[in-house]
Amino acid sequence: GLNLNDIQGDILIGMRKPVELFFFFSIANATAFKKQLKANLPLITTTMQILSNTTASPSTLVNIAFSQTGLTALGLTGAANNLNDSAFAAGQVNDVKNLSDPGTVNWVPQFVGTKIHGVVLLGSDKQANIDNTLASLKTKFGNSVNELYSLKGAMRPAPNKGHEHFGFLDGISNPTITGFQDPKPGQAVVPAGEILVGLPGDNVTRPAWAKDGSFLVFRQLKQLVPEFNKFLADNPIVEPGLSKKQGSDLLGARMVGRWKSGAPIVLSPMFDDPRLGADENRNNNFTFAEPGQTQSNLTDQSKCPLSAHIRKTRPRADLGLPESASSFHHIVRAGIPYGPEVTAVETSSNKTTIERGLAFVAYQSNIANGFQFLQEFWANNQRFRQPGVGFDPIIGAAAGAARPVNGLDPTNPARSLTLTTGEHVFLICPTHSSNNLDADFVVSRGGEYFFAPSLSALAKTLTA
Ligand code: N7H
Repeated sequence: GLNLNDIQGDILIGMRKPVELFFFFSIANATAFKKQLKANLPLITTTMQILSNTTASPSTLVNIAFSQTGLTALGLTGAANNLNDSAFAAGQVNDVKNLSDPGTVNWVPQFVGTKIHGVVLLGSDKQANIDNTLASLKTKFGNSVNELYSLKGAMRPAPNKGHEHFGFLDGISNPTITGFQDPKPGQAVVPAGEILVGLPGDNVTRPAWAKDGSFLVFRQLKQLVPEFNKFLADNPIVEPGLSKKQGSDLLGARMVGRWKSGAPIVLSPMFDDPRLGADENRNNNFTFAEPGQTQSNLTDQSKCPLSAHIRKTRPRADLGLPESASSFHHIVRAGIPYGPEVTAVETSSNKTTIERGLAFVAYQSNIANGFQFLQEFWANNQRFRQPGVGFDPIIGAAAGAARPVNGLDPTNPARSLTLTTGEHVFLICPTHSSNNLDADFVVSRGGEYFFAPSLSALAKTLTA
């Protein structure tokens, strides 16, 4: 079985708290830092503690992860300092080309460079609990750390609890590990080593201390919500029986692959079905193939476009079933929205003036097979799963260039909508129509690659 007392709690099941703070730091005095970390290890929340609701600090869940420069700052050298993941070793700022971010123009300045040594994740029911825990940790760690940046995440208020800022229910589909928990219908079941380092399925040579840890990809993804809504309003799918509003909702659902309620469009292709969306035994129970088939029909996009976000990022039967044999590109997502609700002024002007988005967190045993693969070879690849599909309309990126997306209109699958991504487009592509400019939805503000070690690695190797 898994060492649930040793694996940090956010990795397999997520903190799933109403508020979460990401505290990014550098290490100023390694000796003092290690001494304090060792003394405070009981604060780090394990998987078992979340499962059994017996956290050491009941009010605040705490996890920690380090970047490559952080491991080096802790004094690791040689083979012990080589996790054998080149994306991690180089840092996310050196991955901008692979990810097709339009450079770092839109990045939070603190993410540019490799100065961030680590991140502390604090989750709780109340902001005040997080503030108290953080204040106490800051006092204890004193000058041994420098705060470089922090980002406050929060679940949206009712009735949008659990929904991301575009309005769609999130956190529905995550893989589980073989033998860990009973899978829900349609949930991917993957070998432990696809998510956790050093377990069966992770075939890369790692230092022994890294076992039971996981790479944490952090991305601050700004979402242009009024602009997204305007784009849907301007481009409704026109079909008999659909009002203009329903046509706009259908376009949004086809971009994501789910309705706002979470209902998958492949099971409910024309209208939202909130009961289906809320039913965890049905809302993930589909493959994109006809029942009983192990391969989907790639020429039929009538129910779900091949470019839809959830189809790009988990192609299910598009790659053939069983999924665990056809794809080892799974991530466990544990992100949370950040920023306030859209204001009345933003709604009426169709323009974002206050930043909001997704504090994206993904765990995997191998960044090149996980997050990086999904972004580079699926979402950003116009030829996945076959030529002519176009980009993932939600997260697909083309280094600032326009992004053709096909298959969104069920009445005319050949109709291509061209989207642009990022504010950068204003700078490099002034000839785009204003309609295109209104289609900037997700802007990468950058991030970093981290490693979330096991509790025993923290106790032995990293604080030695
Ligand atoms: Fe996505 N969205 O609101 O449109 N995502 N995502 N994501 N995403 C998912 O199934 C969204 C991002 C995946 O197993 C849902 O839990 C937004 C990145 C994967 O069927 C919704 C942003 C990457 C899945 C969104 C964003 C992924 C998934 C449906 C950025 C990886 C599961 C809810 C601002 C590179 C697929 C659910 C499956 C689901 C949205 C980012 C990957 C609603 C707004 C960067 C693997």
